[in-house]
Order: sequence, then structure tokens, then C-alpha cells
Amino acid sequence: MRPPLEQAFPRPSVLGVVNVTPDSFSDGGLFLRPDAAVAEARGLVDEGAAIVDVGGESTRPGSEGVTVEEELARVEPVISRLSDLPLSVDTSKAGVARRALELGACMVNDVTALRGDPELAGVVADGDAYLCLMHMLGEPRTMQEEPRYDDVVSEVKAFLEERLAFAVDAGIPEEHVCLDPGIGFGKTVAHNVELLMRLDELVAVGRPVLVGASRKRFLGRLLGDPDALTGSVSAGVAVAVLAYQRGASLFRAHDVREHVEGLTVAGALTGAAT
Ligand code: HH2
Repeated sequence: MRPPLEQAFPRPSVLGVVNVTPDSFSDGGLFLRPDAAVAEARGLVDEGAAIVDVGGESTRPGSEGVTVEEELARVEPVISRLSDLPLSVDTSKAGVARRALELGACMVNDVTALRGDPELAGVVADGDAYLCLMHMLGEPRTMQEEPRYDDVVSEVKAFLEERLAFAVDAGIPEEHVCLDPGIGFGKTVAHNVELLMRLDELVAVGRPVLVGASRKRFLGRLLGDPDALTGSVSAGVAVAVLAYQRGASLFRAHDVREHVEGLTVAGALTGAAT
């Protein structure tokens, strides 16, 4: 059995992103060739990523899904050449997760929090894998059409607690799971800000919290562009540092070096590192 997730990935740990897709919102098409994706993943580890998250399906607002065959055709040639690295597979499909775990991945990052494929929980349990459960309101195709909550933080918290209990019931050890508020997944700018300001309430659930704010459009909108579709690196690092101070453990980021540097200095200034 694997050690607890917090032992394998002590806070702060950066999860580097490699999207093997033609249409991801910030790096779509850049790493569709296996050679390019493999080189990017190795580069991210050199920059200090504790683990690399490989995805073959975009979940950007408005996106349509892809078939299991298409997703596998994208990620399999990449993951099979990275078996020496700590890898996470960003998928909601049991077939993709099963193959990725066979090829050596150690984590499944499921943006549907085990609601997308009824077989995924069993694959994670049987594969003794780590699991990220993320909150999303609705589905990528429609999630940004007027998302509404009475209290976004308590609703996200209740959802994550319920999905954690579901995972544990399915045989996944609690200490293998981390939780993610799902920044930008069915949330307005105000919802994202509220979740980040009150992150301590999610940390209080007792499992490591992962935050994925990197390059997201709410950053560009906070910087004053109401039509922004992405956000800047420095804005993403600012969010990561504040989320770290509020108790987050894992940071999903495309620009790994900048995140590692920001978090290392933040750790030194809060006494966690020297
Ligand atoms: N965000 C994206 C994808 N997967 N997983 C978790 N756990 N948390 C996130 O915030 C998250 C995620 C979206 O970013 P990206 O992968 O860059 O884009 P796309 O979905 O367009 O491929």
C-alpha cells in the first residue's frame, strides 16, 4: 500500500500540467505530439514539479468530450515513455485510468469526482492509486452559463465531503485522496475569489487541498479584461502563494519554475522552510 498522499507529496508540492490535446485553453496543440509532451513533462520535473498531470481531454468551458479511444491514443504514447516519473492522469474514464496505472501512473485526477464513470472508483481502489476529487457544477459544455450558489464555500465543502465518503466506501483509503474546489468549473469570478479567501474551511475537512488556478480566465478578469480567456503567470503565482498560506498543499500549474520559486519563498517567510 502506498504511503499517505501528504507523505508522498508534502506541502507545498507542484503538480505540473501537460495537456496532450489540440484544444486546451492555454496550451492546446503545443504537446499533441508525444515527443513534445514527453520533453515538456521531463522539463517540468527538472523545474521542480513533484508530479506531472497528463491529460488527453480538454475541460475548458464549452468543450465537448472525447471518446475513450481518442483519449487513450493521446495519452498512452506519452505515459508509456515516462514510467520513471511520478505521474497523474487527468481523466474521468475508467479505461484511460486503468491503462495509465498499468503504465506506472500513481494518481488519478478526476474532475467529475467519481461521478463520470461508475467503474472509475474500482480502478483507483484496485490500482492502489492516489485520487484527486474536484468540485464542478454542471459539465464543461455548459458550466459557465450563470452558475449559482447560496453559499459557494459550504456547498463545495459538502460536495467534497460526500464524494470523499463515496470514495472511501468504494475501497479507496481516505489517506490516498486530495480535494480540489475546482477553480473555474461552474464558478463566476466572485465564486472563485470567495473559495480562495475561505480556503481554510475546505482545509478543515482534513484532507490535502489541491488548487488549480494556473492561467485561468478569472485571473485575467481580475486584472481588468472582462473578456480574458486566460490569466498571467504572475497572477497565478499570487493565488498559489495565498492559497498556500491558507492551508493548500498541492498546486496544479503549467509554469512550474515560477510556482516553485514563489512557494519556496513563501514557505521561508512563514517559517516552513529556510
Ligand atoms: N483544471 C483544469 C483541468 N484539470 N484538475 C484539477 N484537479 N483541478 C483543476 O483546477 C483543473 C484540473 C483545466 O486546466 P487545463 O488542463 O490547463 O485546461 P483544459 O481543461 O482546457 O485542458
